[in-house]
Order: sequence, then C-alpha cells, then structure tokens
Amino acid sequence: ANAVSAGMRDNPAKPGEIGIQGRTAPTGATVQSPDPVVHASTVSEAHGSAKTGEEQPVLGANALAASLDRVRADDSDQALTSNQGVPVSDNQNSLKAGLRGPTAMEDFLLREKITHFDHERIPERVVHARGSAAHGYFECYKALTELTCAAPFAEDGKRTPVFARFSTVAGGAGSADTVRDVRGFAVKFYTDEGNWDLVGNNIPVFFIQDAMKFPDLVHALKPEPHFGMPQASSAHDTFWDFVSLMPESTHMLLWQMSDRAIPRSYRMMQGFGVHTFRLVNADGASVFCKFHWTPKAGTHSLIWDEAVKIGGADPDYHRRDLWEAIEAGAAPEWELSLQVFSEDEADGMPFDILDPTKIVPEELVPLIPVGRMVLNRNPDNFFAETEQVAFCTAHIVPGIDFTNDPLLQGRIHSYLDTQISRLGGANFHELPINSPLRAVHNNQRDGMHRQTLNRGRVAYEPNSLGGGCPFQAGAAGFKSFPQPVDGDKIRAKPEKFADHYSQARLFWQSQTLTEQLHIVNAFRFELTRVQTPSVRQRVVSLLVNVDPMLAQQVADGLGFDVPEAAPVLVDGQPEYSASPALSLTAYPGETGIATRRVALLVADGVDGAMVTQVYEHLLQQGAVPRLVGQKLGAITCSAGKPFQVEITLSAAPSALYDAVVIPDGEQATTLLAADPLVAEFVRDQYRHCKPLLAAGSATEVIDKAELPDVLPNGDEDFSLAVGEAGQLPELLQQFAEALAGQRELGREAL
Ligand code: HDE
Repeated sequence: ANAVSAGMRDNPAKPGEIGIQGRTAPTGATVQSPDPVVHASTVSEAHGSAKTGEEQPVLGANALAASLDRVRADDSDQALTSNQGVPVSDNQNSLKAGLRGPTAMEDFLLREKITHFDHERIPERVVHARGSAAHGYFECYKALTELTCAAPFAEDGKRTPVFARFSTVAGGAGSADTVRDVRGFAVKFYTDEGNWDLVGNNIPVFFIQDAMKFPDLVHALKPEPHFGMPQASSAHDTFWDFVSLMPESTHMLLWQMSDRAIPRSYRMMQGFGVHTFRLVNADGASVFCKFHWTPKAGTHSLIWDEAVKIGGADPDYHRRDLWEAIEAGAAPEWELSLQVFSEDEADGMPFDILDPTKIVPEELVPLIPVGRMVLNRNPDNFFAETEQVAFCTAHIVPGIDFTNDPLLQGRIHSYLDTQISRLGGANFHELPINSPLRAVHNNQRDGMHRQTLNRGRVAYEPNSLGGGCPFQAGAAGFKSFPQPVDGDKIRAKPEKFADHYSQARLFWQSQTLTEQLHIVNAFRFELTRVQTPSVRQRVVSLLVNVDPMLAQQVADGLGFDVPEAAPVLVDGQPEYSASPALSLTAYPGETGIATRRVALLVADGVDGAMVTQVYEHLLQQGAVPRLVGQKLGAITCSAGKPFQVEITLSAAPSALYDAVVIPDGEQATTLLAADPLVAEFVRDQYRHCKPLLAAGSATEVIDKAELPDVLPNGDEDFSLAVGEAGQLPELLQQFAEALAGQRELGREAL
C-alpha cells in the first residue's frame, strides 16, 4: 500500500480493515469523491504523505480507514527503536558509570523516553472531557437536492464516513459514565466538500439563550473552586444558585432531571442539533432545519439507584458498552430526521426559532427521516482519535448554514479557540482524525508542529508566480446565505425569548406518571445536596410556574411549603397540547433483545440442560448471557457437563445486567437462596424494574427475596416470569418480550 512503509502495518486485530476489502463498503451504494481541485504543481492530492504516482487512498465508502492507514502502526515482529529509529538493545537499565554509580548524562535513550513521558498529557476539554467515540458511515436514503446541496445528501444511498463522539459534560476525563448529566452527541461527517460537524446533545434545548452566559454556567456547574468538589455532578449549591437566577434554564432543567440524563447506553439515546440551522440548495433557496438522531435500539434509561451503583461497579459502563457492541458486530444505528420549515412558518410560531431553550414540537413540524448513521468500527487508539478529535460548530459545508441563534453564534468562535490551546497550536486540523478527505489547499503556513510540505515559493493570493493557484472556487465554493440584516447595535433579546415556562410545562405534561415521578425525585435529590435554603426555595419558585403539582411534590421532599411563583415576564404564554414524542416511551426500539446483558445465576447442582437451553436461546437473539456464580471455576450440574463460571456476584453486581435468569436445580437453589449477595442481586433487579426468570426450584430464590408477585396497582407483573421447569419455553418467551421492551416501571409505587 501507499505510505504503509516497512514497520507500519495494518492492525492484524482488525482483519476486516487489511487490504482493499477493508476499504470497500460491505453493501449498498458507494459514491466516489469528485476529483479534487488540481493545479499545475506536483503537490500530492493524496491525503498526507503519499507521493503523486503512488497508489492513492481510495476515497468514498469507508474512506477514512484508508486515509488513516498512513499513520496506523503495529509493532508485531518489530524490534524496539528510539524515536529516531535507532534500535534499542536494553530497555530495562539506564546507562551508569559503574554498576552502583551515577547515571550518565549522555544516556540519550533514558532521556528521550522520560522526556516524552513527561509531556504525555494534554489539557482535557473544558467541558465534555469524558467521552467515547467510534467510526462509521452516514447513508442518505434519498437525494435531498431540493432542500440542500450539502454533499452527504447529494445522491440516493450515498455514504459519507463519520466519526461520532459521545460525552458527559461536567465531569473530568476520568469520571464515571453514568452520572446525571447531559450527553454530548457530536458527529464529524468527512464529506466530499470538507468536514461538516454536527455538534449536538442528547437533549434538544439548552440552559441559556446567549453565549455570553456560557462561562458563568460552566463555572457554576463545575466542581466548586475552593475545594474542587463535587466531581461530575450538578447537585451542589453553585449550579442551582446560578440556574435559579436564570429562569430561561427551567425548560432544560426538566430534561436534565428526567431519565434522559441517565441513559442506559450511548446507543440508546437520541441526539439533537439543538439550534435551528439553515439548509441551502444549489439555487440559493433556503429553509430552516432542526436535526434529530433517533436510535434504532430505542430510547432506554437507567434507574437512578442503578446509575449510582454502576458508577462504582463499572465507571466505564457506557464506554465499554459502545466498544463491546461494535466489536461484537452489533453496529449501533441512528436514523437522521429533519424538521424543515420556512421563514414565514417560523414567524408564525409561538416562540422564536432562534431561541435554543425552545423545541419545535413535532406536532407543529413533523420529522422527515432522511438517512441513517451506522457506527461499525472502534478507534485504533483512544488518544489519537477520541481525544484528539476536534469538533467545531464552524465546520459547515456548502448547503448548510448558521442562523442568528445567539448561542450558536458564540459557539462558532469557541471550539477552534479552545482547541488551539488543547491541541497545542494552529495545525491540529492536520491530525489524521481531523483532516478532511478533500485535500487542503490554501496559503496558511507554518506554526507549531506543521506537517504539510507546502511546495513552491508562493504563499499568497492573488499571485501570478504560482499560476494564480490555489484559486478561489467561486460558484463551487461555500457561500453564506445572504440573509438581510438591519437594526440597531444592541445588547438585548427579542420579547418571545422571555417566555421561560410554557415549553417546560409542555415537557412535563408529555411525560408518563413514572417519568414525572423520576423528575420529582431528581429535583429532590439535587436540591437536598444544596446547602443554602434560599437557593432551594428559588428553584421551587421557578417550578411553580411550570406546574403547581410538580412544585408541591418537590417542596414536600425538601420539607418546606411551596413558595410564591417567580415573576413571569410575558403576558399570555402560548398553550401547547402534550407531545407524546417527548416521552422516552415513544421509541421502544427495533433491535429486540440484541446486546442486552443477561445474568444466569448458577451454583453447584444447577440444571445444566436448562442453562444450555437458555444460554443458546439468548445468544441466538443477539443477547449477551453471562454465567454468574459465587466463585470462579467449574460448577457441577444435576445433568450434563460442568460449566465454568464466567464472573462472580461481587465482581459484576446486579446493576450491570439488564435481566436475570435463575435456572432450576435443587442443590443450586439451596446454595443461592442462602447467599445474601444473591438476595441483593435479585432485589436490585426487581427494584430496577428489570425482567426476572426463575424456573422450577429457583422460584424459592425469588420467594426468599420477598418480591411482590403483582404490581402495586394489582396488575400482573409481566416482567416476572416465574413457573415450573416444564414451562421454560413459555417463560423464556415472556422474559424475552419483557426484555425487548421498556422496563416494568409500574413496580415503582406511585
Ligand atoms: Fe459546547 N463546547 N459550547 N455545546 N460542546 C465544547 O469544545 C461551547 C453547547 C458540545 O466530543 C468545547 O472542543 C459554548 C451546546 C459537545 O469533542 C467548547 C457554548 C451544545 C461538545 C464548547 C456551548 C454543545 C462540546 C469544549 C455556548 C449542544 C464535545 C471542548 C455558547 C448543541 C465535543 C471543545 C467533543 C464541547 C463551547 C454550548 C455541545 C469550550 C461557548 C448548546 C457535544 O469549545
């Protein structure tokens, strides 16, 4: 291959990527990039160091795998070298004057190694420090040329390589994945016409309406500066002090206190572009647009108690989940939908479409599905890809444009700016993960760590000495939508921005009763952690304007009477009717029980035939069964060969599984029923509203844990599949149906 020189090989652990097969899309249409703008010089059009005339990376489908090849390194069969390529004979001992003597200053190998180590760290992101990412592609269903000339939407079935990073916002890079927080949902599209970054969140609104307030918001949210606590949590005084004085955050607070903020998996959450954007077609006509990602696996969340327990048992829970699903071939998928509306329609809406604290309800503007994103390849190297990737709202391509949303306008500045310090200079666009597939040609030069070998004497434009190259692309280049602007220069905002509560109410009223209960509990939890009584009261005074019942329930938990409502600044707030799409129950998903983790509790004397039957049944449907025992090693079965326990109850507690099966077996039941860890495991499964299956004697384990067999409202608990060993097929079917759907939240007494 081109620049894959001796010593730099494809990763044998990823055989799908070796050679040409790995760079060819497995199915569906693929589209080649247009010829790059070519000029007379001999500068390589290839991505990076390949010389003209050598084999060029294949652009188009999975093109990114090819462009990253030039930097992909594998050490198999290689001798150790220094950074200068000098073979190293001894990597254990520094060079000393005598066996017990001082280390020699000349030990360049020791010094090089330690010096590099000393500088291994870069600053973490100021927000969204903790994240996980994957490669994949976006596939457009149908050409959208009427709406936009953006490259990813140019042809039916066109595929564009993407790299997506999901993140929490508040915590440091080493913080737990399952904290209550907004999740970042950032997608870099490596389009034929440069990179387009859709830098969104899993919540469609934001806390503030103007970028001017962002540093204050983040200072209030981050650990308090005097003692550096709490980590990755908004449950402290400064955050609630700030938002209680910022009524525009009320709508977002309801989302943040909802189960959206504790997703079950990155694969099971929606993504939103948040701001209103513009689409522009080849004739220059433009419409407004909101971007929505909907997960094929459905929207699923954790229960708060479960999230807390996972935080201890496996702080990497979401990172591991994404990695393992992709390694297992269960590539997560999202559908991209657009809400498209005209300027006139926007003017008629009861809110300002430039206000990022508002959604455009689906009842007002329906969602149009336009394509899907599939994430099917894990990064080779966390630092080089997930950490060094630089998303930026300013990265747009012809066919997409900004609006005047004052939050978006501030973001356009912030990302490049912060990346200059985080990634050490102005050339981070040359990092392999950041560089576009379309070759870069401009007169920007030099700076720290410059890699491109720009040839020739000309680094200015206009020029005659370089034949006028690189020349302006003219009509083929990016043109800003010529939106007319007028008005006085002013620090203020439109009147409609002052309606802070009507959409918060819409969200509240669109939740199911259990979702509402979770919101109330989250407010109570966070405000209980707040120490200052007046801050607690001020938050509840905002909630009075959303719904007096909500305020009442929160105030009850905090032990005070409902305070007076916060002042409402607008007359006649718009009325919305509930929007079912705002409930997490609206998207149960289409992937059945695939990727769901199921514990089979086993001990000596378990019915081996039943274990095999359940295990295989789950595997066939793509679920992830695990034999969980009291200790590692072989267990004997009442029938069949012994099994090896895969993990222990203490190493992988209940919260890490989506469901539990307790197979039949007298002796095993006696052992399990006597173990307090088993009782805790089973109770947690129940309490976290997960499906349980117990067959034959194993029902005793359920009895021992004293689980109610009907729901608090007297209905049958469909997620509790308990019965005779002979009923296993029916029990399994009931269990799988329960596992594929939403959790049995009816177990939570209202
Ligand atoms: Fe960000 N945001 N943000 N943000 N944001 C960053 O850029 C900023 C906002 C979002 O996986 C930073 O490279 C300002 C909204 C994501 O690498 C920084 C404002 C939304 C990520 C920054 C906002 C986001 C970031 C920190 C208000 C949802 C992680 C490191 C004007 C639509 C991207 C970095 C990744 C990261 C600034 C508000 C999403 C400081 C000034 C609204 C997903 O530049």
